[in-house]
Amino acid sequence: IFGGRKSLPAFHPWQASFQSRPKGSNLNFTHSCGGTLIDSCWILTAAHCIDEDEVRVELGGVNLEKDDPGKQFLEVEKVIVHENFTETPDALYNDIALLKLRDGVNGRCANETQSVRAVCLPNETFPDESHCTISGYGATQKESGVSSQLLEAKVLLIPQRRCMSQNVYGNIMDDSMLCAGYMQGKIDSCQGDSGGPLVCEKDQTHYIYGVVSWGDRCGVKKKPGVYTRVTKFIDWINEKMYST
Ligand code: 4AZ
Repeated sequence: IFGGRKSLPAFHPWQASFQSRPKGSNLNFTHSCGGTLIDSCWILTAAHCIDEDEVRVELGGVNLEKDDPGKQFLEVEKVIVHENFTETPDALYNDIALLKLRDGVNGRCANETQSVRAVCLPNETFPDESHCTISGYGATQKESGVSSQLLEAKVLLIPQRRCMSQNVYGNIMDDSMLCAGYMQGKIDSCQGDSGGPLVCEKDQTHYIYGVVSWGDRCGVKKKPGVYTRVTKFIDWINEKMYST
């Protein structure tokens, strides 16, 4: 997160660290992407985060390098990438994936605690200029690579027509995406935040409104962050969750 601040335990109890290591290796798992807990057994993330590596999910922490009794590590039973995910040199389309977690004895996966809780799926659109929140372990303006500390920042939802204007992203944008951030730059998601949450709040309920997807670098003027538009994928998510 560019221009963010340190988060605290339980501020983003749905935040996941999606971790990977080469298949068959005994290397440590390292953070590769963010993710969002949307149900005890389901993580929403970005399709471009999925590769052939062995993966696991970390929940309930705010520092990747610190042991914490509140952390939960879960195995992934199944990966579901959107059928229409497309990667071009300029943009990512339908950049969404689901991770089904491996369940325990009681048919539950993640245990709900103070620091681990699922976020809601949105049932309506938020207005332009709404204040929403991004969080993640991605790159900051200072260090490259990932941040061991979970960071957060407030961003604004940017009108689609403004983001599709020729001096912003133009016609590479489609309705599977939304822009959030600031036209003046400085505050943004960045590499390593991908797959993680853009959350908007209404009546004290938090909704997963975007999945960190792509952008032209980070924190650059007229190049706000681009997020997968979760409201476009509600039927897809429900279909995958309730038929598997
Ligand atoms: C990335 O490389 C990336 N500023 C993620 C988010 C943004 C840019 C790049 C948005 O994963």
